[in-house]
Amino acid sequence: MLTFYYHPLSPISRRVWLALLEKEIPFKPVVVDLPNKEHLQSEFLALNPFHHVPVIQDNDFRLIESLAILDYLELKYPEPTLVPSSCEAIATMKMLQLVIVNELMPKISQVIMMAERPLAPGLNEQLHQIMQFLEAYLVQHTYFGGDTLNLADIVAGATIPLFQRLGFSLAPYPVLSRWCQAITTRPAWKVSSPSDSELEAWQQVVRRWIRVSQKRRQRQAV
Ligand SMILES: N[C@@H](CCC(=O)N[C@@H](CS)C(=O)NCC(=O)O)C(=O)O
Repeated sequence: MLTFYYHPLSPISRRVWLALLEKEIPFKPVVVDLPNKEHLQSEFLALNPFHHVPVIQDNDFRLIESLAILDYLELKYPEPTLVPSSCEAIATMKMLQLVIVNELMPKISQVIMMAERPLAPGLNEQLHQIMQFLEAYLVQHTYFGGDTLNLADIVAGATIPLFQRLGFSLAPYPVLSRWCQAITTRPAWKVSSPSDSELEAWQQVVRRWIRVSQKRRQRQAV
C-alpha cells in the first residue's frame, strides 16, 4: 500500500492527492502537521531532509518532489492515463506544469497577503501575463492542450482555483474561468477541496509565517 504524507491545505501536496484520486490508486494518507512543525521533527526529516510535503512511500520505494511523484504514479499506475500520447502534447504538458511551478506559484504569498496589502501593479501585470499565456492553451480544448485530463490540469488545478478562492478574480479570463468551474466539479477536486473555514484558518497561519519571514529578512538587511 502506498503511503502519502501530505497536508490537506498544501497546494503542492494537492497535486499528488488529485493524481491519486483521479487514478483511483489506493493509499494510506498521513497528515503532516505543518502548523505544529511536525515536518521539522527527526521522524519526518528522515523521510525528506528538505522538510517538505508531499512524500510518498510505495512499499520500499520513497519519493519526494511533487512533479517526480506525478511522473512515477503515471508510470507505475498507467491506467487511467494522465499523459497524452504525442510528443508535442507531452512536452506542452510538461511546459505548462513548469510555468505553474516557476511563474505562478512564487507569487502565491502576495496573493495570500492581498486582503491586507493590494497587489503591486507590477505583480498584477505579471499575473495577467501568466493567466493570458495559460488561457491560450485552453482555447478550443476542454483541458490544457487536449480533450482529456492530464498532469498540466492537475498542477494548474491545484493552484488556479486556489488563487480564485484567495480573491484573485478570473473574470478577465473567461476560458480559464470555464475550465476552473468544470475541473472543480470533478469528484477528485471535491474530495480534496478545503472548506471555507479550513481555508481561512490556513490563510491565518500562512500570513503569520509570511510576516515572520519578512521581518527576519528586514533584520538581516540592516
Ligand atoms: N519542490 C517541492 C516543494 C514542496 C513544498 O514546498 N511544500 C510545502 C507545502 S505547500 C512545504 O512542505 N512547506 C514546509 C517547509 O518547506 O518547511 C515539491 O514540489 O514537492
